[in-house]
Amino acid sequence: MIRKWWHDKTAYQIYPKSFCDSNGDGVGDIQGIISRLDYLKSLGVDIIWISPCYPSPWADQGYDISDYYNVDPRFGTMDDMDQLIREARRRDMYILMDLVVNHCSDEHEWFRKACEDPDGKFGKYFYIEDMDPSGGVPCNWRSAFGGSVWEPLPGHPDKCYLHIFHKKQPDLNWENPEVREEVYDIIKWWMERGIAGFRIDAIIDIKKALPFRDYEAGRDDGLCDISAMLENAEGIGEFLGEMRDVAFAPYKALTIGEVFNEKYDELEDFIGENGYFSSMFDFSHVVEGQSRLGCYAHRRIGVDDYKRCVFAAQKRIGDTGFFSNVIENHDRPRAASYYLPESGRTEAGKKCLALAYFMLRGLPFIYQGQEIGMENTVFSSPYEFDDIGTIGEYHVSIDAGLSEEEAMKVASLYSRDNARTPMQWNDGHNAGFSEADPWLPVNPNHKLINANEQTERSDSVYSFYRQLIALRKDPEYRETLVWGDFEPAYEDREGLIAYCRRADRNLLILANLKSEPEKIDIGCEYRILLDNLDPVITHKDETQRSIQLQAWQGVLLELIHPAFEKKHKIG
Ligand code: TEU
Repeated sequence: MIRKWWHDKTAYQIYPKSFCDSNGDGVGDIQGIISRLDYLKSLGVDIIWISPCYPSPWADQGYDISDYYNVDPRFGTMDDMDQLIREARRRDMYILMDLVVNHCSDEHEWFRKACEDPDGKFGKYFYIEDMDPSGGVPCNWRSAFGGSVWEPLPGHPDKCYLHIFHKKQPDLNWENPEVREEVYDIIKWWMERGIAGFRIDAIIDIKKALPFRDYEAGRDDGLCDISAMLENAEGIGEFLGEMRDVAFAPYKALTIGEVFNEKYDELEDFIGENGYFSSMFDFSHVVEGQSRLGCYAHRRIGVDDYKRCVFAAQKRIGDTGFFSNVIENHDRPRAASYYLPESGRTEAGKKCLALAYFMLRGLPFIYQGQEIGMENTVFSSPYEFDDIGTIGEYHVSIDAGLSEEEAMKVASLYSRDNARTPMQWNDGHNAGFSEADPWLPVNPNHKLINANEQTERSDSVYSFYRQLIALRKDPEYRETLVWGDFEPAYEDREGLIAYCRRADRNLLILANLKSEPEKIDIGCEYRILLDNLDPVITHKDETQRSIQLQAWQGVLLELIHPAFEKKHKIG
């Protein structure tokens, strides 16, 4: 595989509304991000993906864009953005913008003009269809946030438009070459400003299975999950290949696709040598356990499911490309709260989980606050939810017959708001995020969990992330940890995530993610490079050939037996 400049880097996702508020209005902003670049640099971050900060009515927190060529005044100005790009570059850091082009906002001028004249140029930018006289819509697809994907077109009660997400997020019609040109112009315009590339939102949804038709209903509402349609959509490659050739390739853009539901044999097309994108997230564990009935019917997955999913993904990708590895983002609960049982929701548990995913082959992403061990927040009533997705899921649970208490429990566990509470900078007023009341309340646990405290302590979660990043970049181990083969080890042991990374070194990652100890026969001598329970360990040699892992202990070992063969099978 051809090596790329970004392979040995570490990426970090910023959710701008909740990162750092510089002007005291309760909402994070670009100057706030600039003020924390040194914090990120010191952690070891190279690439920063910023969730949407374009002008937006914020129906879906910025994933509904009303102007692609500006930033929202609540985040700052284009001068601030240019300054951010410059300041990042000065620190050898790279900015990725979020490219949200499956849909725009219903307040975008394209949609306004489409409503004025549905048969004109801009009407063709969207999927606008006639309703039949009885109000029937073209098909029974369900939108991601609940209800039909079809909504009456404002001002035209006989017509409707398609929205896979919220009704304020009308889908752009990618079949129209003029729409695609608009998208490419946006990409070029931002690349010209000096960003390194994009994270690409909901991109699999751009290709619809046409003509519109019904699929088997999945719930009592008579509607089908959108994935039923996506399974039948063919030919997305024509759009994505064109976008790569026309817009990304000339700028050598770094592109990370948010890809769900790709077909199994399409991986190479997506992120192989001449793939549509540089990389895409491995979401195998995100979709695991999900039910089309709604969150209430999801199976909460544990460490062993997580292992099975990511190991399968690692084997599937092999040397074909480079996945982007995540355990958190703005659409997910906090990983510590989701994957770790109560007993493991400690600093040891969080570090152990960090080790388990961070050394997988691929580009590691950290979501803001993950590096200090932030957890889910507490909701006491449905009125406290801000996210449209969570509110929708709460009602789905109620409609399915759950009590209010049960529905609250489900919504609280999965709520996207969990990841969106303000970054916890210190133990003071509003966790140091803002002088004003934040747009979403801070997690009460900021007294204990905050960046100030974390950065001061050498045995903190933050310090452990720092070590992980540094080790992956260490010239001694980089070859192996970045490009080395991935090989599962001790696969049948429960609660243990273990794998080898092999190239010029033989490294073994052992993450004992459970409350019981685990004894492991290594079969050769080793030295400990990293230990989550003992932060001061540096290259400690062990002469034993086995290791007794404590509960929630994670270690990274270098196997040093002179006779050790590269292909020696561990476990
Ligand atoms: O998410 C899109 C998306 O595909 C997920 O909601 C996905 O359907 C689900 O997690 C599968 O389990 C992106 C953004 O990340 C999200 O914040 C936006 O709400 C959405 O697109 C619409 O822009």
